[in-house]
Amino acid sequence: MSDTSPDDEQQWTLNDSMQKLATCLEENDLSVDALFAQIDGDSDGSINGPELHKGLQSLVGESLSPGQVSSIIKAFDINEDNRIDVEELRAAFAGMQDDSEEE
Ligand SMILES: [Ca+2]
Ligand SMILES: [Ca+2]
Repeated sequence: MSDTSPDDEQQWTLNDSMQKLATCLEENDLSVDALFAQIDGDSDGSINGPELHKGLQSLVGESLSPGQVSSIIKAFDINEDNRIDVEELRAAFAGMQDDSEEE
């Protein structure tokens, strides 16, 4: 399997990965904080590109390209320091839950 073709990148959507992460939270009964702690490999309170890449790979089994990783960071990153802190991760999930409320 060659999953490094440019086609993959076009079909990938940010929403997709968000959904997978959200599902992973539910299935493992994890809080956003616990998820953050798992992804933040060096526990410095922020998630950088390599940590996100590794985290997504181990949590949802998805291996993203550097471009995909940086689109996720850009989408979550509120204060534009190119890292995701726990507040930003919470905000991302809170926004997503609002969006998909269908009751
Ligand atoms: Ca870190
Ligand atoms: Ca940030």
